[in-house]
Amino acid sequence: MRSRTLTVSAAQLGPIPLSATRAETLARLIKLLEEAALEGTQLVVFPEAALTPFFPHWLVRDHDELHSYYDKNLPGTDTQALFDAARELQMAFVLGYAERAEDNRLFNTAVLVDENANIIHRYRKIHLPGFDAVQKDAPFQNLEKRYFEVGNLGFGVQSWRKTKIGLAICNDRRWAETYRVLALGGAELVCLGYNTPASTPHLPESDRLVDFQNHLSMQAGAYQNSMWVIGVAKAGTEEGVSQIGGSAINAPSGEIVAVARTLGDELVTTDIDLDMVTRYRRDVFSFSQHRRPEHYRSITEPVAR
Ligand code: CDT
Repeated sequence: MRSRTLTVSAAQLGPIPLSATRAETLARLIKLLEEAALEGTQLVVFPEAALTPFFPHWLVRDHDELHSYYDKNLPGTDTQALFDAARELQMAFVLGYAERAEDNRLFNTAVLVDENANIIHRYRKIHLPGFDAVQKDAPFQNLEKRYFEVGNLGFGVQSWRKTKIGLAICNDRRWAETYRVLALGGAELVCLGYNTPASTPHLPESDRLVDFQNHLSMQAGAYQNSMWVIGVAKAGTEEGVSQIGGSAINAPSGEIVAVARTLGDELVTTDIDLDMVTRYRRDVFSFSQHRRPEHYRSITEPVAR
């Protein structure tokens, strides 16, 4: 019997249409929680912006409409049912949402909620892709820089049960720094959600590689930092924008051990052995024995001998 095993689920969502009420969206999330409970899951990870359509994909002209996408109080009247269901099922979860902070600043945020429905960790997205200004002639927008500030909480690590968890959000997964900073903080498990278009208007040559690059980023992050990485999509065609699925649970070996097969609501569950992190960190990726930060510098001119 392994000493540190957790059962975890990636709760992929299909598209959330603009016409969906919050109650309808919450019902989908709660259904996935209930399915996960039947599978013995202890931690469910939902995608980025799991409560709303991914509104940075278009220009929202109406002030009231725009501000309806952000949640200020979590749990609030619109989200309490999710927290109640999770407490009832004794299930921890990670939830991505558009946050209006206490001081009214706007962030793309994820929270870790423990099995008693307490928010025990908060992360605000640091790597915001896209633009501040509307891109004319683009088939869809990516206005994250317009709608969110860069996260101001750094990459924190939170102890939970037998492990330490770090959060990241979507574009963060493409940056080596995300995983390395979290690993240096002691994270053994990184949970992240994403909304990733199946095409990149300004880099069409990468369109055939979108699924590959999604998995490549997470597998490399997991392997090079000896950590588990749970990546969860909001998939399918949402308000005309086609998004990839491929939600995946990635091991410290760099292998994908479980992956979504659809572009809809789908639960991907597996047991993860946290001692695998320890074994890899004792050997090939022992930071204390083999990492050489004192030698890491850029050299732009040849060094004179
Ligand atoms: N939501 C988000 O961060 N999406 C970006 C789109 C960038 S296109 C390469 C992502 O990295 O998936």
